[in-house]
Amino acid sequence: MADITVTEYLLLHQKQSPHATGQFTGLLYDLILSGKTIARRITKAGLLDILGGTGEVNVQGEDVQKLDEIANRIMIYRMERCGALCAMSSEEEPELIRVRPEFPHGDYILVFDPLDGSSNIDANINVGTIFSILRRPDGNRGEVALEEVLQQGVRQVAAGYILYGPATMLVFSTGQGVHGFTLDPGVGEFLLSHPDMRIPQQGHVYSVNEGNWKNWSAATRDVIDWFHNCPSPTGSPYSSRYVGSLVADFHRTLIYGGIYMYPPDAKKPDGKLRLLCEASPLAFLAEQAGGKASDGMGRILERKPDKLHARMPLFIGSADDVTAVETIYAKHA
Ligand code: AHM
Ligand code: MG
Repeated sequence: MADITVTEYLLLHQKQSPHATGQFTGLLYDLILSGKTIARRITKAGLLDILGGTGEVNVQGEDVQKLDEIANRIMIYRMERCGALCAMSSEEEPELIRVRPEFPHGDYILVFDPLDGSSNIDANINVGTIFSILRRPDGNRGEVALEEVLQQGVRQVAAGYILYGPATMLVFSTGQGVHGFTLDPGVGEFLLSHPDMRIPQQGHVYSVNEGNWKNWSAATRDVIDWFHNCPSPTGSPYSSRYVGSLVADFHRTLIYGGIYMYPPDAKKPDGKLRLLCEASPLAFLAEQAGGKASDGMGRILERKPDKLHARMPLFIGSADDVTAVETIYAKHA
């Protein structure tokens, strides 16, 4: 099993997937190359004086870390040249990035968060690149319109993330289950290590920033209280875990089960996480792994963004845990 490289895997599955044309496989290949380049920069960050902030604030009003900026540049540079894209959207860029005329164009649109969890970088804690791949609506040609990117998550062709942790991992789905690959740094290849990942039906971990308690509604407090009081499948209380890197918290949830939550609060009525580049791709993975993703009322994958950086509350993980949240919100509605 560990001998299958991601390139081999993509070629093997190219024929089986309706989307997996040569163009699509090339896109994933360049995405993987970008991820490997970012992983290398992160590993050396402490040695190269690229930790810390740039002193700038991004489109989301957050401090830009030097590695955020580097990861963003690596992604845009490599992916604009891949030949499969017509446009991109990055969490770090206010506007849609249209592939310039001097580069070959394709039918795909790439949405990404170049370095999720970047407030953790200086502490050497896991961060990751999250990506979502959309297809341009059939027959559309010429300059890409913003509306073409504002698609519901159900229309994603593929989604995934690269987690830069103790080991660098690539986890993705093209709609045929979720598969995890671990980077062997010696040979520089991602090897299949976690085929067909499944989220347990119910978990024993809840993950939320409880520092926001005083800004939560009565309904949200009831949700969190439910996890304080409900026994987990082992009979013990749920454990609390919160890294503060969505991609790391999601990865743990995918492996062990449980739930990650970023609810709305008085200061952030739509929650914090971006629908297109964070919630939607992870929701695609959660559903492909047998779990659920909700905004508290319904399925994340059916939500249509009204702008590039639209935010949405997120409850994601084991199906029973997410259903419990929806039931509590419905009682309060
Ligand atoms: P980022 O993409 O700028 O890193 O912001 C998103 C991050 C998530 O990774 C994480 O789950 C969340 O913000 C943590 O927010 P908070 O510090 O409010 O708990
Ligand atoms: Mg992020």
